[in-house]
Amino acid sequence: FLPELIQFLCAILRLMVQTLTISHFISGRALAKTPASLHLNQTQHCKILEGLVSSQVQLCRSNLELMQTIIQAAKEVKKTCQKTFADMRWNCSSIELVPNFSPDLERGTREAAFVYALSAAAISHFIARACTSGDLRGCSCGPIPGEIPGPGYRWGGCADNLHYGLLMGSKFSDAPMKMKKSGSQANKLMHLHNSEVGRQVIEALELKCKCHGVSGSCSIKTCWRGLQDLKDIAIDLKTKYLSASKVVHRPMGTRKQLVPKDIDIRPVRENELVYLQSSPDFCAKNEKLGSLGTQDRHCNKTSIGSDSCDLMCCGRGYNPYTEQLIERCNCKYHWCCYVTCKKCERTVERYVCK
Ligand SMILES: *[C@@H]1O[C@H](CO)[C@@H](O)[C@H](O)[C@H]1NC(C)=O
Ligand SMILES: *[C@@H]1O[C@H](CO)[C@@H](O)[C@H](O)[C@H]1NC(C)=O
Ligand SMILES: CC(=O)N[C@H]1CO[C@H](CO)[C@@H](O)[C@@H]1O
Repeated sequence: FLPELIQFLCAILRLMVQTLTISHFISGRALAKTPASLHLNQTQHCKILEGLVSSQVQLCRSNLELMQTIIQAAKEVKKTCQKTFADMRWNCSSIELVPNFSPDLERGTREAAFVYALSAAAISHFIARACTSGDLRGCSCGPIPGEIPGPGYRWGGCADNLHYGLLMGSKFSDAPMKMKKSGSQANKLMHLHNSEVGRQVIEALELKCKCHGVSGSCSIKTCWRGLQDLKDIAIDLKTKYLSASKVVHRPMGTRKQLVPKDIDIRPVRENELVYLQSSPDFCAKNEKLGSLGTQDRHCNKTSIGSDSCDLMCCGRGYNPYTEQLIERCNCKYHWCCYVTCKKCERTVERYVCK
């Protein structure tokens, strides 16, 4: 996850605890104050937060309320990234170590590009959704679409507040990269670009509808524009990850910009992920490069994709082992109304990379 952002969040959480402890001393009351009461005093909290530049203090003041939402987004990024890459040699396990970054995410690699894009997408996504569910004071449902609804439905429901999500999300996600002191210029440009790509992907809203009328007859149907699930967004971004462009930081016109390394006639496209450093093949363990290797990883003998034993095990071969599965079987329907099943054992062969 974004290193600076996480550090910023940790600092705020630490501060909340500290302040609770202080107020405990002052008031002599138990520490068990609800965090909600802290929100009232956010101005003071942000002021004494150590090591923040002024823009961050401002951000903290106006956004402390969003913290809970952002922390949820961070958790979801972790889960979603690992699920999306479960069938790949690089399986996003290094995200567990954040805020300590392993080299696969710290260097400007393709993997870092994906994680930044997904993080930015998730933060905006969660904020937009939090507006809809009424968790945030600063926003509510998105506007009703301007165009005439299609046949058979009318606009209604509560649209996800994409606009607010993008606005506040980019403020949060991009703030560390816009600071002078953090990291190299090339890395900052890369992260900013990929974060923007991530947010662009969530802009593709889908039509979501609800039926009304007698016992679900759907005589009245209301629809609204809603965000896709984060897992679908992650799949989209994985496709972009697979076709990401390698870029270099070099003068273009009056400023230094990121330009594609091999085809340097065109600027970077707005919808492609970019990276600065090539990744290892992740076959062998190499801590310096942040590769865990694929030894002992599961592989699929019949698959022809990235989880096939050939690809996953990098040609080293694999070891079979057997697993007993217990399943429901021979199910019978009884009048009326229940089902009974037997338990059957089945042996399946599984494979792990040598
Ligand atoms: C990801 O790969 C590493 C290294 O092979 C392995 O230790 C870890 O269990 C894997 N994680 C998941 C969620 O499969
Ligand atoms: C292995 O891959 C095949 C083909 O893609 C798929 O049908 C099957 O479910 C996979 N098996 C496991 C255990 O994931
Ligand atoms: C609005 C509010 O609760 N303000 C309180 C913030 O904390 C100071 C002491 O730290 C109180 O005096 C304020 O009443």
